Amino acid sequence: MNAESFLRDNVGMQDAANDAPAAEAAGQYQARLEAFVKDMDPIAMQREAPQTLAVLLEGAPDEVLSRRPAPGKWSVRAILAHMAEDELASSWRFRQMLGHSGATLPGFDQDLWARLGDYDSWTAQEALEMFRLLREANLRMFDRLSPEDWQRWGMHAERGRITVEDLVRHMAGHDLNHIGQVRRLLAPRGD
Ligand code: NI
Repeated sequence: MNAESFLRDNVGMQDAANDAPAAEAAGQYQARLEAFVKDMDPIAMQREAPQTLAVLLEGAPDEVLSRRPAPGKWSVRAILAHMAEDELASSWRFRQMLGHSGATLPGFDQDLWARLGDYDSWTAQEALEMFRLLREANLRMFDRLSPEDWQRWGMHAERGRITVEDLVRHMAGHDLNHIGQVRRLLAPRGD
């Protein structure tokens, strides 16, 4: 099944919060992300994501890209900056697991990062480009991993023991979650 159509069919059209609706517990969020990726190739999904976003952004006026759907909620460009910086965190996590299997993987406060990174000052194109290049570096690395490498692991602050493979799947789901959010923010109003 096409990942995008799966997402459209399985995610409510309510305005998503920055990552998970406030009422959604961490376990539910994780389960929802896993459902996005189930039976699909997470590497192929990761490869498609920057291009999918580029197509969505085509022709979108800046005022729409910078509009916050509600106070405290991210604009499209803030979502893209978040995806870029989350890819940065993942880049480090993958390399920690590969170089030091069993390493501790601290979490990060995404709202703090959004504030420190001044996400509203980015252009959507800059953020997408940073996401695309970081993703490209990770995809190159995945091509070179041995079967043993895929099972190297780390101890994630919130999700416990995760392997390289688990994090690849998680990030593919994370992409789709935010792609769905971007799609809703760019949809014509009243649609
Ligand atoms: Ni996120």
